[in-house]
Amino acid sequence: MKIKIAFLAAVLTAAAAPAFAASHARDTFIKEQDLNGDGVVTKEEFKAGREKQFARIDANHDGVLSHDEYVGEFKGRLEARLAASTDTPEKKEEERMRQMRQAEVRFGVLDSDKSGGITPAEFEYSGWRMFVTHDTNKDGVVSAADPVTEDTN
Ligand SMILES: [Ca+2]
Ligand SMILES: [Ca+2]
Ligand SMILES: [Ca+2]
Repeated sequence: MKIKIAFLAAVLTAAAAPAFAASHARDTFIKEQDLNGDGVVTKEEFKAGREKQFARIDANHDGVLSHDEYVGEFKGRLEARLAASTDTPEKKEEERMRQMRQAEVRFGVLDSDKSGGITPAEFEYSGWRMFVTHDTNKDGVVSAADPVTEDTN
């Protein structure tokens, strides 16, 4: 019996690791998108937040996010984060390279018709995919009540 419990504990610990990472992703999503601070992200809040984000990234206000606008805005936020970090310069450089590679990949995914710019429709589509991924109990809002699955990242 003791052995069985130890085995079960080991299995639970192993299973908890990815769930923790995924719940971290959900909690970050809530923290960033919950505009009125009630712990629940409604579709209206999310839509308003995404529209603001689009407007902020669209530096020349032409209604499209160019490659430079998208990657540049991300780089600005990344550099601020790196400047505040206590990591070694080597670690920061590694993180910078990794993050910028991911930003390039994200731009390519967001620009689904490969026109070289992200339209509001493309931006909205990717946003809703993110929302639906986090709303695992399908009640139309993202909150701590949404069970976390391993692939919500
Ligand atoms: Ca809210
Ligand atoms: Ca633009
Ligand atoms: Ca939900």
